[in-house]
Amino acid sequence: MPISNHPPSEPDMTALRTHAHNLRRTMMAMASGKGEGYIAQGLAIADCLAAIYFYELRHDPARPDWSDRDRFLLSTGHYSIAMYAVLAEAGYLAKEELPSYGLNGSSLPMSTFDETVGVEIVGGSLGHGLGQAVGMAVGLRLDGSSARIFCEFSDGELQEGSTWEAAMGASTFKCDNVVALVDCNGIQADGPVTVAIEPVADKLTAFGWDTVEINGNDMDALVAALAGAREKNERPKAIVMRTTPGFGVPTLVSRERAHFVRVRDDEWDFLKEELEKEYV
Ligand SMILES: Cc1ncc(C[n+]2csc(CCOP(=O)(O)OP(=O)(O)O)c2C)c(N)n1
Ligand SMILES: [Mg+2]
Repeated sequence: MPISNHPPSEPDMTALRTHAHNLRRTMMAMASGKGEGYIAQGLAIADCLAAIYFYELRHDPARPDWSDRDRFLLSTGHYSIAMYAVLAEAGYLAKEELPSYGLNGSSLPMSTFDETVGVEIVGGSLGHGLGQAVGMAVGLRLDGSSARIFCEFSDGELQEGSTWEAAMGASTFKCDNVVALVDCNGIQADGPVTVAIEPVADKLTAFGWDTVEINGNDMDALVAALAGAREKNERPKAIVMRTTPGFGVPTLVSRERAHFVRVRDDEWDFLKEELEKEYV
């Protein structure tokens, strides 16, 4: 069934929460199959992806190349586990393909590649998502398209100059068709983000963006922020999301190092039970 929420209907909050939970379940199955993965980031971004794909994005899984589709760009290619989970939930990918995640020859590589159906850009080399989003936004507007570009990127990428150049470009070119989804999860590879990126929201505002800051694991806040980002006022929009790595699985939340998680085979069942207990 095509998923096209435009003009957006009243959000079905129960359905959105169910989708987010389904994404977490799917990701746990994928990560446990491999025994490891970027599961903490995936669990943290699940609410955002559910809100995007099942509420805000104008898209149609039956026509992945539809020229007027809204684009969702995942800049953090290493969050691929979350991308594949939502593409399967929305009907772009067959669920049977998911266990091949990260295997040699799989169409679902550990870092996203634009040959996978529904994946718009190549991930992996961080700091390039927002620049591509701005380029697409300008190009689509020149083509007369009403498509909008939703670009996820991370706090780690806020340490890269290319992200700030793109942020300036978006306001210079009056890209109110760009919505940045900034995943501030507080970590980058080996530990906390080290460069002084804060205050992120104030900085983006100073760069000419309309900015809100929310708890990125609060579905009500996500839906409200996305609705607020529809304003056509020539200013790009940013939603600064504070997310909790491992959200939904307390043992993973409590892990000191969450960037890349390896779990013993016999521990996965316990973690999966935790996920089900947390979901009410
Ligand atoms: C340009 C570039 N530099 C370094 C890396 C290696 N790298 C992969 S993930 C990562 C962490 C970046 O921080 P963030 O995106 O916030 O990731 P998180 O730890 O929150 O998943 C790094 C440095 C990369 N992929 N690209
Ligand atoms: Mg981070």
